[in-house]
Amino acid sequence: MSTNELITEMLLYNVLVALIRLKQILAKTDEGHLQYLITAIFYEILKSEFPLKTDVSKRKQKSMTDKILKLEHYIIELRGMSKEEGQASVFIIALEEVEDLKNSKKGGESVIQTLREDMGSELCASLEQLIEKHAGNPAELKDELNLIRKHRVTQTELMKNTLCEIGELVCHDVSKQPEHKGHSVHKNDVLERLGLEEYCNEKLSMRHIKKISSQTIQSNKPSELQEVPWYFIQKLMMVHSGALKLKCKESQCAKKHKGQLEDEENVDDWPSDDTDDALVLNPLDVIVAVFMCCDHFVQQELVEKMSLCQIAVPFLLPNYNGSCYILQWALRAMRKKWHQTLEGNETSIIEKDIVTHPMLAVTFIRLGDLQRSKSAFLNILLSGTQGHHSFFIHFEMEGGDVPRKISNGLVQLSWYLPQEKENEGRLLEPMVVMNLRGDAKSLSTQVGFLSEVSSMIFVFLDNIGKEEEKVITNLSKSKSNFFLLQNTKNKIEAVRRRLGHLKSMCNIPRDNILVRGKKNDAEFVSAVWSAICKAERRYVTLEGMSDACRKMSFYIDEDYPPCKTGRENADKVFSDLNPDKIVELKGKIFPFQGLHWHEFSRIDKEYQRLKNTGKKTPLEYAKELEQKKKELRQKQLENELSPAIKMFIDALLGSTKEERLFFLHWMKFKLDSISLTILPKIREDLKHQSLKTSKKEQLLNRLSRSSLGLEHFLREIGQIYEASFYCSDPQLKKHLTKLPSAAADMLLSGFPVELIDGDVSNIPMGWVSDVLKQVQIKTHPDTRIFVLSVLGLQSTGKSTLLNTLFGLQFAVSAGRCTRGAFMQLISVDHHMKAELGCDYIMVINTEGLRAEELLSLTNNYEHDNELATLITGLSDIVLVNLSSESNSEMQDILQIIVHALIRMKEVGIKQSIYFIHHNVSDLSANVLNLSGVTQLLKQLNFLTQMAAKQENKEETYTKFSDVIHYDIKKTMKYMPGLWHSQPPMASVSSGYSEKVFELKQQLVDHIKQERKKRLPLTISDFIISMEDFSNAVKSEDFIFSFQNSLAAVTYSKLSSEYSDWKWEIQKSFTKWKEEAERRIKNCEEIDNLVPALKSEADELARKQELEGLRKLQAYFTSDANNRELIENYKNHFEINIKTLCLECKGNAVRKCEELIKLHQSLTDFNNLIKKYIQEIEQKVNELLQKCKLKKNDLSETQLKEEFEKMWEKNVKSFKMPEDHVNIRADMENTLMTDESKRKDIKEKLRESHLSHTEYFIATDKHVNTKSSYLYRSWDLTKQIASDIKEMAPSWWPFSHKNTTEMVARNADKDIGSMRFEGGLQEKDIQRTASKGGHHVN
Ligand SMILES: Nc1nc2c(ncn2[C@@H]2O[C@H](COP(=O)(O)OP(=O)(O)O)[C@@H](O)[C@H]2O)c(=O)[nH]1
Ligand SMILES: [Mg+2]
Repeated sequence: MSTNELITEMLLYNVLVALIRLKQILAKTDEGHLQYLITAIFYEILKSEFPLKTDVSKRKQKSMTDKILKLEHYIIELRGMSKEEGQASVFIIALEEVEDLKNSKKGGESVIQTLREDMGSELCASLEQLIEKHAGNPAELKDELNLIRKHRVTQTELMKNTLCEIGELVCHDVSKQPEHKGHSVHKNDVLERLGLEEYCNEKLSMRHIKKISSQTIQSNKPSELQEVPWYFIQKLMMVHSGALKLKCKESQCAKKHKGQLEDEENVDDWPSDDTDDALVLNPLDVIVAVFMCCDHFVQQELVEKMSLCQIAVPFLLPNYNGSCYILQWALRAMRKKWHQTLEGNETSIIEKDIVTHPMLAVTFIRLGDLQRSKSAFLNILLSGTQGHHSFFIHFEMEGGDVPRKISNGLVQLSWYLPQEKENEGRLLEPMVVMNLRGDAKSLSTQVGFLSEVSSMIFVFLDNIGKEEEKVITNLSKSKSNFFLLQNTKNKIEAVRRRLGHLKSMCNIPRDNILVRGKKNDAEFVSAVWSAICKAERRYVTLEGMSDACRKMSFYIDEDYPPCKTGRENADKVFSDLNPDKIVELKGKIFPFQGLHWHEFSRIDKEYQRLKNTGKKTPLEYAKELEQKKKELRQKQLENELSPAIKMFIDALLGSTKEERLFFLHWMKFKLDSISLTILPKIREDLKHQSLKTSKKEQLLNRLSRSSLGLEHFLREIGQIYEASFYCSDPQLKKHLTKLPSAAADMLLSGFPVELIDGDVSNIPMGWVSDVLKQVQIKTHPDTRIFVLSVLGLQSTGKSTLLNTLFGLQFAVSAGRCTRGAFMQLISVDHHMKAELGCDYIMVINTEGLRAEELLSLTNNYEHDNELATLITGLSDIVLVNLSSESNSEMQDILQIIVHALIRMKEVGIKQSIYFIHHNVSDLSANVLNLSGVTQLLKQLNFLTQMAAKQENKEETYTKFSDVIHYDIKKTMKYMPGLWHSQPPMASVSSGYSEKVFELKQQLVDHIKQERKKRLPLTISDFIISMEDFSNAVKSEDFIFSFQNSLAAVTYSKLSSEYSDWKWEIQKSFTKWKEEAERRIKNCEEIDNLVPALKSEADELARKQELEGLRKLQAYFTSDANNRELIENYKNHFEINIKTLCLECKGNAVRKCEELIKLHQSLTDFNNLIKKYIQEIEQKVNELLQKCKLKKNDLSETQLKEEFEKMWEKNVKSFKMPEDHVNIRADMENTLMTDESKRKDIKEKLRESHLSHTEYFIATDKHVNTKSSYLYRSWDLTKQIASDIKEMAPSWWPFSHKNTTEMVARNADKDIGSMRFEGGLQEKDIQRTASKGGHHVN
């Protein structure tokens, strides 16, 4: 037996074992009848003995694959059937199978017998009777059985994994395509030489290719063939157009191995001469081999990157698992943009999914060998006038001349996309070019398929022989529109005769024969274009080709069961979503992230800021806010989960990991395509420049509300999770506990998960930390992460940069407008873990910074600034994206970040920053931009000083690098333009890709250096630091609302001037009040005084207001620095002045009124005192009398006793005025009026709340009634003061110290703090005492 036969036998044996295993699994299902399908379908193989007697002819092997497909089909069909029905179906299937063998009677009887034995007592009695009845006549039996088989249930389910496994096992080598003799030998050989054999069964997954390893940070040319696939993948992942330059030297050991092979098998078609040492594989073979060994997700990723490099992507892989393999899923994520010509020669850009958009599909095939390469011709055809690009690899290119081993029969796709101009003589619509590799004569399957699905076919041929004639005749019989192309100048006469013959024989129209003749390249290309333009339009979609594929028994990647399940689940989510009504529906689909969550976030911030305490104490206020937060969470929970979200959660939780990944991808495609249909329309409307502002705002608003993405679904489940845990809703909780685990899986498999909801600049803390905890649980308790983030305005190429850097999949120019930060994890290869000190790199991408449509909603910078600061605070490295057009705005954000970091004491570890300048032409970069850099850094240094000065930290922070670390030599990176030539046909320039790669190496190096200083955080530490930092940002209420730091500083300056004005105004009122007080005291006819005072106060207020406004106006017309930056705040100050005047007037008038009242009651009071004194005097006299009358003289002590008795009795009967003073509240309120320093004070106050939940109220218990004085205010005040000291030891020293400091620095002249400072000094206490006390004694 030959080696080959042995291998085949072994494989068949394995198949048999797997079948028996599957049978056992099926037996255990609820539908036991399914197990008999194995016997019914594989009867032939099962009954044969070992060594296998079955002949392993190619036809048989092909039928094996068919059988497996059948099995899958029948399992689906038989599911849900009753036992009787199921068994009947199995018999029918078995009989149909033997009919195939054209041996129905005998074969039929024997299979029925086998099945009967197989089923044993399980066989239904009714069926048993039928079988008995029709013994010897299988055909009759079949008809009867058909009556029992009532219905067919189609449903994909279970078992499919095992089926696929078996499928692959069978297809692994048993079956061969008849067209390619010895093809599988080549395939094995190629895979082995490339070192890919081990990935035939367990495919290369994202885990293998998306990681930081020593290979992925080197770009050395491969030295061995086994390195070639990795080199190819790595180059693709960095979007390098040179990914197909795969020349390498074969290693010694490979050579030796090859030598052995030659000895053994005498491989004759092996190149043996001069190419021996150089590249020995055609790049197309490498592409096919790599695609064969990758899983679905990697294939998709590779296709996307190939398309970015404008490398033709594979569509049909030959000889894959026994039949052709169609890559439809792999192309799913692809989208293309092009210029559409409208009426009046206007153009607009449209973007479509490439798989679903109907377009012309033009196929190019060749018959026989050609003098001029077909693919080279296609490259000229597709390249514009802008420059030549090699879409298809061809003979003249590196490695293109190496004989192909496994890639004949490959169909590659490339797209022609109309540009804005220069479409003359070409199509004004897109078309897909399908290029069949290899000689079409021996690829009848592929040609058959292509002629079925293409809009037109171009057949290249130099010579016409019998075989060529046959193919052409066949083509003419099919319905395809085909052209014959003769791309050679020689042998015209001979071929022309043949062509003429063919033309009349097959009725080929004259225009469908294109002969090059004396034409040069350009002329011939335009002749072909004109033929394409003139041809009949038949639009097709790639998706629509699947019917033809199935008919030809091609394997479509989307038929992979988990992929199908994922799709079905996604369909369910969308089942009642009408894409046209997204705007209206959005609120209904996502009720949890609506108003309540926004309000919650607002209150959450207010809780940290305590900005509007009003008359309440901070404690009361904080309690109230806490209550409100709880209520809002409860209100969130009152919402029903929308059906779409329910389905989404079910699909997340009820799927296997693989199904879930497919499901999420399908969700993404669907959502993206919805966005694609809605958003461009709005964007188009927005382009009209004549729009009124209100209309524009309306459109921007609509744009932002219409955007819908996977992130919204994830945000929603995050909110549902948060709300149910906040309110500890047990029912929901139970259902949801698995969600973080699912999200952690997503993260670990490379999906981005939202970290910060940018619309409210808040982290859903419970959700995010639980997800991260799950990541920790799923990895290792000591998992460490290094955080790298990228900051930059909308559409400055952040996502493109990250995708190129780490091969990620952040949405590029998504067209949506979600504001937020998304995290992705990239694993670090275990060889590098020790060196880098981390297990994962967490990459955070920001979206929507300074997006026009989002700014229009909130109209301020607050959310953007908070988002940017949060991200910076969480990161170890920040990449700042700068593009020349938007530099100033990015600088603004940077200033705010620096200022905020200075203000927030939480800054612990210093972040490192890298500036990435985009669109810089290579040569001039360093020279031209040096001045720009110095300028930028100078500016940043200056701003740091300003901010530090304002925060009184000049000594700590003198330059930018004191806040954020950078190394001037390394941190400035200049990226050349992304595109080579003109989009939409442009490819990513290799310059861009290389520069990004350099950056990657540098970043990895950076991480290594950092590791020497300190270890990156563990996940638990990261969670803690995230909470701390987020709270710090929430409590910062001053800096974020400004456009930039300069504005904040200028604002502060104006605030300080305003304090002076405020002081003046208050002083004037105090003065007036004192005068009024004097008048009241001396006034006899108080009733007349009141209206006079009121009108005086009015007048004063008017005057002060005018004066204040004048000063403000003067400031804004002066030449004060940067005043234009705060022009927006003028109005705010105006209002402040007006309200201040109103308040002062109100206060003054009220004080006067109180004084008048007091004046009136004082008379009464004095009378009362007089009365009491009289009474006491009288009592004392009485006591004296009584004592005198006593016989015995009383001792001194007895006298005192008598006196005390009398005193107590009488004084108790006096009614005492009572006064409630909430001193603490008073003090706190005073403290809180200090605007710019409020943050520190609030923090302390909040801390003090924790230890003191009660505040001091002075009541009559503080009056010492035992004292011999009637009214002892001095004691009272002292007592209160000491009580306060005793009760609030924690804040007493701080507040005292703090205010003293403040006054000392004179940083702020707010009178509140001055009043406070004075208010607690002894002299003031004395003054109060003397005020209270001067009526007594
Ligand atoms: N010319 C040019 N275009 C770029 C560059 N980087 C990205 N783009 C394009 O700009 C658009 C927005 O890129 P994207 O990465 O989504 O930006 P993001 O919003 O910052 O994430 C895309 O169409 C990119 O192809 C670049 O360096 N140069
Ligand atoms: Mg982006």
